[in-house]
Amino acid sequence: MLRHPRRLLAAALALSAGAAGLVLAGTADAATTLGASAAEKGRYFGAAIAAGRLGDATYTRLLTTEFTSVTPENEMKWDATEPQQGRFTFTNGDRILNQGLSNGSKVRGHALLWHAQQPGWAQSLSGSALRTAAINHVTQVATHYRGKIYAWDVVNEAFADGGSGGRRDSNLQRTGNDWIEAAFRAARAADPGAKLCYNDYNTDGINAKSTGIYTMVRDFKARGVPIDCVGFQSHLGTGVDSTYQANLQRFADLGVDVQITELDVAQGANQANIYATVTRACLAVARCTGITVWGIRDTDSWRTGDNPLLFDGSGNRKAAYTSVLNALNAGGTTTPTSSPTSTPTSVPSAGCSATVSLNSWNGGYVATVRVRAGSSAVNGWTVTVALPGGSALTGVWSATGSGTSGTVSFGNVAYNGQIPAGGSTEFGFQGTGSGPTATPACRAS
Ligand code: 9MR
Repeated sequence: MLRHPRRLLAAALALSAGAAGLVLAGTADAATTLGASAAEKGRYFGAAIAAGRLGDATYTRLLTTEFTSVTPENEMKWDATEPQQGRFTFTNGDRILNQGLSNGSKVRGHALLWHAQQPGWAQSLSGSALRTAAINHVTQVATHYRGKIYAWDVVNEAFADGGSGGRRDSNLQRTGNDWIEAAFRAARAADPGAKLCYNDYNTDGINAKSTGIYTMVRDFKARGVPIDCVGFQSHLGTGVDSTYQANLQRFADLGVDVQITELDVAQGANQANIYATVTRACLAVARCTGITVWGIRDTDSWRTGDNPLLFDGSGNRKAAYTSVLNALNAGGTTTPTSSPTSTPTSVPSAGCSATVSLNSWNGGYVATVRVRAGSSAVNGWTVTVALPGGSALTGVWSATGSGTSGTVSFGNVAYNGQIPAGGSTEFGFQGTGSGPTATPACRAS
């Protein structure tokens, strides 16, 4: 039951990186896993995973060796997390979270509000009772996972298919057109460190639906509604729209990150090529921060019979896998920049280096810092950041902080002090005023 148009690949995409960004040369020693190769390009490579499959040894081997981000396929949805109104169950969501964090991966939260997979009690609500319940849901779930989630799909699939470019009818939409911005504001208040995304399908090119979303994002940015990223699900058939990359770029140009969030491609003669085309498009857009495939093996996929993933049912690498890895390893890409104030990645030598990317709004900011080991492994690190005058630190995650204004220092916590040679980890902090603009200093202990 695919809901996207199947178009043949009309022409190869022009892959010149039009956006500003550092052009990196290819490396002589090509990385041998998806995650490591994407990391060399400053991006993550993730998979949607299911708690029920974590006992499968082949599955977890592939998960922990190949992927650097996880998305719960169903475990953080409304029906899973709030089966009865006001009673929250996070057991399976936490299993996915802990699986990801213990592997040093990012965790994408999916999804706070959606017209589908609502618990029965929510389906039967309407009007202000539903609005209040929905915003409470966003607040409670985002608060539970506060500081742990890299990016939340705050709202999923709220736009209609077809040519209208308008909203999908749903019980949530009938509470008022402002339900989406209310959800984003509640999510920001509950977890200021998470990137907040809008996520949808059939947006894999410039079309009426993606333009409707583009118009909403532009309006949100103009009015200061907190939105940081747009997810392009990319459930693809036997072709990919020739405007795929241009579409990502036009969203990035609005000042949001873009992410490929649910990639899978029908098995067929074009499968490997389409995977490579999508991968290259992400690498060519500086603000495309990562790619997630919607499952690991073909037998794990929601698209029964389509064999749309990178590993076959036995866990063997398919041609599509090789094609993605080769595309990731190919030289020449733009370094992702999460905001115009991001500092370029420095070439690591021995010791460590750190880069910061900012999400800023009027009066505050959230900073995400990536700490990279150089040519030797790091066993403990300290990062020093100069805050501008008037800026005060209000929170830190995945690090210990010292000082709240002027020059502040951050040290590793127990689980992220050891970084293998060439590897990296992340921590973050938030504050009032303006965020730091200078490159932080990093010292390995
Ligand atoms: O892969 C998910 C499948 O296990 C569920 O049964 C289904 C229920 O709607 O949702 C699937 O995931 C969807 C995702 O949450 C949102 N985008 C479309 C995905 C595929 O249907």
